Amino acid sequence: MKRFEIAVIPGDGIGREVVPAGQKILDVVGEVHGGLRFRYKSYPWSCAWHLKHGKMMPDDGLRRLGDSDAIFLGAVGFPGVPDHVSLWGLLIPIRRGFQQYACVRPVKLLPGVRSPLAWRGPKDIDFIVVRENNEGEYSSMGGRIYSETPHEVVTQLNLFTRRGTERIIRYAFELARKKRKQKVTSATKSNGIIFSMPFWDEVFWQIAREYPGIAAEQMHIDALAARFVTHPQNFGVVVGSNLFGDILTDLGAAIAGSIGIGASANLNPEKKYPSCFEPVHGSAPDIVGKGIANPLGQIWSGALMLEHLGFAAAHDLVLKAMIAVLDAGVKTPDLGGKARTAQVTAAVAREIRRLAH
Ligand code: GGG
Repeated sequence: MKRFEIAVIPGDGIGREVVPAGQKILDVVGEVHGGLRFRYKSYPWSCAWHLKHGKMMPDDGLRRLGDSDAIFLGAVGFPGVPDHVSLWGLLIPIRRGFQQYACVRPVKLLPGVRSPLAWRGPKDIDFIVVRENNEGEYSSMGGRIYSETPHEVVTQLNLFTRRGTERIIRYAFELARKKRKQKVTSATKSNGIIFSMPFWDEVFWQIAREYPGIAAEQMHIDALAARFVTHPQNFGVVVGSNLFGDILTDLGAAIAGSIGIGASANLNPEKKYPSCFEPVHGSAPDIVGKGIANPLGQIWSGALMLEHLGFAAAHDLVLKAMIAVLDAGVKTPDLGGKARTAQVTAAVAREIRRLAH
């Protein structure tokens, strides 16, 4: 029996509704597998916790999470705590403290889901975005002086290190090789951003030379965003900086039907620290408590966790079950259906049991 300790952070808003759904599916997978069990340790760290304690997590939060095999997270951010406070108080310390420098987000139109792009089917939208997750535009370097005067000055420094840039671009090429993708596309903006982005391009082409069997191209982020809409079939792996990757993956989830489905893995590829699995979506305050949040982004993130822990067949089983459920029309309102979170979750669980027998 293989046992895994999972640190669970439901976080805010619909995170608290979809994380239990994801756990339920992990347990069903464990049950049908027979040799796989999860033990969960749940942490209430969130904006609500911040309102009581004045911080997003305790000072020894990372130490507590560090013993786990993986972190299963819902959503972070809620009105009442400024977004930069919640992000920098919880998600960013986890991503950086545990060197989760590769954020992997599949953009895949699942059969049974309709893309908002006319005439596009599952064969047209099937690529992976690799987002640099530890540096770039998400930096705490900069400052503000002469606040609230007409002379106010604000600076924000982007941080690109050779080590960080090389490792994420190499990761993208390695992933393309592993997943049999033909091409890696680099998101850049080296016409307007004249130090960091020409450096990014230089490193990209240097690493691309190490992979002669994989096509390489670079595209300015504005044109690339447009190509996601007009030519999604042209992409295999897309690699981008922290901010570009963040923006592209909301767009990617949208063209694949709904941000409610988008899944994400914050990986420490060396497995020295736990990796963190969370849906692309946030806390969605507008639908909290209605029971209609789409659990599939969380469930798919759980599948990515299974793959990372060495259970690729279990990942495939979950995806197959999700596709069967979508194909049968069991969908939450974001996908045009009427099903509730609990109904979709129960249908995926049933399908996993059926497929496993
Ligand atoms: N589950 C994703 C989530 O809660 N995201 C909140 C957020 O603000 N994310 C920004 C980011 O991923 O950089």
